[in-house]
Amino acid sequence: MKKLLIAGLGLAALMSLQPLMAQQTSPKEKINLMHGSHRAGKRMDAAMEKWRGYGLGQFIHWGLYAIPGGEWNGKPYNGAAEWIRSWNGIPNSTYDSLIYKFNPTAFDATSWAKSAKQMGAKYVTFTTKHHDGFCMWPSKYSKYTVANSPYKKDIVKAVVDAYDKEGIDVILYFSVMDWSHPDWRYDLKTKEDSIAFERFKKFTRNQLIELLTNYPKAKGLWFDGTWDKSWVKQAAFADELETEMRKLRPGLIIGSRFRADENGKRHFDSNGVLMGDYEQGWERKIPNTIEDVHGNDWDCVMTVPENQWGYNKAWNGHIKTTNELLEMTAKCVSLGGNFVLNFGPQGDGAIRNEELTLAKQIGDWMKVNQAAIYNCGYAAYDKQDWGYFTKKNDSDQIYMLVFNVPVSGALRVKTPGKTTISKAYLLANAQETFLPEEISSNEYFLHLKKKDHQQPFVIVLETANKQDNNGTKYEKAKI
Ligand code: FHN
Repeated sequence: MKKLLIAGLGLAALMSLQPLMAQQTSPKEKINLMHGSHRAGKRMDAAMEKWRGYGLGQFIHWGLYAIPGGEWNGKPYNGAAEWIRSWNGIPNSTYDSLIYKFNPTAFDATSWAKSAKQMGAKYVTFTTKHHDGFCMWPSKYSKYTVANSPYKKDIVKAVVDAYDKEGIDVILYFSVMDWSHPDWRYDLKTKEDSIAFERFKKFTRNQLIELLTNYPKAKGLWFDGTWDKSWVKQAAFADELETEMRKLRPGLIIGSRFRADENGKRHFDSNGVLMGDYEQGWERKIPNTIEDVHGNDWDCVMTVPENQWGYNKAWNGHIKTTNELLEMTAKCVSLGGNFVLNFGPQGDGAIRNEELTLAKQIGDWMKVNQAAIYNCGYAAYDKQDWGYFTKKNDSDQIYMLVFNVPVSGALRVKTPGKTTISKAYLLANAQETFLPEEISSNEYFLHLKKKDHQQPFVIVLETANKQDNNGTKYEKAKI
């Protein structure tokens, strides 16, 4: 009886291990996909290498929603200002008639671009059309465009030209979801829905080809509004359109939000492979570890207030500080991503003073410390509480971006593998050097002379390979 029980328990234990053993011996089978990802691993061409090195970018949400600026008839709208058309309190036709009020006399693309350049942005993502459907370019496929506003002029062209002149690459934001188009559907429930949506697909294709043709300097497309069932069901169409756009503009950069695979999987296909050139899932959040980004390129888009992208007069809630935004930039770059900071210009086209001040302060810091941001990425050094490590993409140069100085002024550095520190100095002043105190194998303290830093700062580490003098200085612990 006892024996039987033991045998039974043994069998049960073995059975409980079975799923684990099965997982270990047979890796998940690859699903054959017609419209999944077209590439495994990162894109390594020059356009994408450049994108990878941007470090810092600017996002601009600008459209008709900037006129009400988050309130209607004196009443504040609780959602994101650019979503105000979706508010029950406003009839769609009333919102759409804002087109007749769109005359941004203070709009000056050159001054926007100069401020972005001063901030240190290497690319800008600009809303050509947000969910309301209003086109910031004179699209020949719609009447709801800037051409029919009192302003008349092509805003996308002004932005592309001005930023290009400042050496800032332009990415065109495009919302597939279009609230004002009669053929847009959230889902396709009836035959009529499907017929209408076929027209909508054609319209979308025409607008995208028009944008790529009109603005050949733009380097990529940033898609939004692609989560509804109607679009998720268009795997074959969207795949074909992506191929067409890439053929028209070799080197074009498209993120993971454009299309779903035939099983409706977005961002990552049914095999878990990234769709598009970089992951676009990091909206107002930043990964915590390098494992979170699965070896992919990615960027993080961030608002200054909470969830407000378009201009909101109120400027309420948690408004981020310059140092908070710099720390976010450092964290993104340390995990191999770009940080893209959003601006929401006013209805008259001017950028609000609070944002201009932030841009200026970020730029002042970037001027001194940009070497630790541009063309930098993951350093593979253990994260320490004082801040972040970055590494120059094409060299062994390591940067320590220090945000929290410990009371002792001692910054811990654990070097990987056989790496030693040969030299450490302040990026802002190479004369200010630090003698690393080696506290154990691959572990050092850098002692700061000054402990009351008001601003985050950067220390450069030059490293060398450890001499393998017949064994290391420290014996490995034996267990
Ligand atoms: O709904 C939009 C939102 O208004 C804003 O444009 C952001 C920017 O990433 N994207 C959508 C939400 O994911």
